[in-house]
Amino acid sequence: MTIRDFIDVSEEVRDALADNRGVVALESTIITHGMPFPQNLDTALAVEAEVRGVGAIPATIAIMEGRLCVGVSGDRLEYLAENNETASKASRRDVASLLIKGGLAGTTVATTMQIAEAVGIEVFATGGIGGVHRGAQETFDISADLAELSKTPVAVICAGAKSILDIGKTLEVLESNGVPVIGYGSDEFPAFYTRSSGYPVDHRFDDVADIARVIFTQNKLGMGGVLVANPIPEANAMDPEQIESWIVSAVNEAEKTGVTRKKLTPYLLNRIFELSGGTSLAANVGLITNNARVAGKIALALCALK
Ligand code: PSU
Ligand code: MN
Repeated sequence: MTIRDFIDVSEEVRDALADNRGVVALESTIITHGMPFPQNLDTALAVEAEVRGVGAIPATIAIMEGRLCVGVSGDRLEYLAENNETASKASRRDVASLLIKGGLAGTTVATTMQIAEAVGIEVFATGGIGGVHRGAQETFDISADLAELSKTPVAVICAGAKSILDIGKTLEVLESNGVPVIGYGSDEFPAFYTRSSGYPVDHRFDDVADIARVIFTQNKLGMGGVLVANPIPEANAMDPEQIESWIVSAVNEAEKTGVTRKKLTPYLLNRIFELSGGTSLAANVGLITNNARVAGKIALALCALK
C-alpha cells in the first residue's frame, strides 16, 4: 500500500489530470480554521471560480470520513465549511491518526502538498504559508510547511507570509532548506496584507510562462518545491501600521493566554479578524482569489510544456 490507496480523486480532477489540463490544488485549513462560516464557504467558492475563470480545474483537498479527498466541491465543500467548528486541522503528523479515527479535517499547506504530489498535481494556490513564529528562538514554533516545501515537488503560490510570523526568520529557514522563493512581478517577499516586507525574494519573474519553466526545471532536477510569492493587489492592500498593531495585540494575547502549537496560527488569524472588525477578510479574499488566478495560469503554462 502507498498513500495513493488512501486517496479518493473526483471524476473531474481525475479526467483533467489524465488529459493534461491544468489542475490547481487548494488547501482547506483556510476553510476550517482560517475564517468563520459562512465567509469560509463564500471564499472557497470564489477561489474555485477564479481557477475555472482562466480555464483550469480546482482541486480542493481535505480529509473526510477517513479518506484523503481531492476535488471536494458542491455539497461536500458546503459540509466541510459548515462543520468547521468540529473539523480538525491536519498537518503532517496528524494524517495517520485522522485516517484511523475517520474524522473531518482541513489540510494545511504541508499536508495538501503531500496529497497533491501523490496524485500528480504540481501547482497549489493558498493565501499565506505557515512559517517561523515570532519568538521561535524560545518556542521553536516553526511550521511543518517549510520542511514540506524542501522535499515535495509542488509549487505553492502565496501572498507571502503574514507578519504574525517572523518573516526574516521564515526566509532564512526556507533558504537553509534550499527552497527557491520566486517573486511574481515583485522584488520583495510580500507580507500577506501588504505588498512589501522589506525582504528581497531570491529571483523575480514577471511572466507566468517563465515561472512555469522554473517549476518544470525544478521538478526535473528533483529538488523539491518552489514558493511563488504573489503580492496582494494594490486595491486590497491594508495600511501596514494598522495591521501591525492588530498583529502585535494578537501575538501578545496569545502569549498571555498560553496558546501554543497547532492552535496558535488559527488563534492569531481569528483575533486579527475580530480586532479588524472583519475588514481583514476583504483583503484575505482579494489576495487568495488573485493567487488562484495566477496559479491557474501557471498550471496551464506548465501543461503546455509537456
Ligand atoms: N497562514 C495564513 N492563513 C492560513 C494558514 C496560515 O495566513 O489559513 C494555515 C495554512 O493552512 C497553513 C497553516 O498551512 O495555517 C499553518 O499552520 P501551522 O503554523 O500550525 O503549521
Ligand atoms: Mn506551529
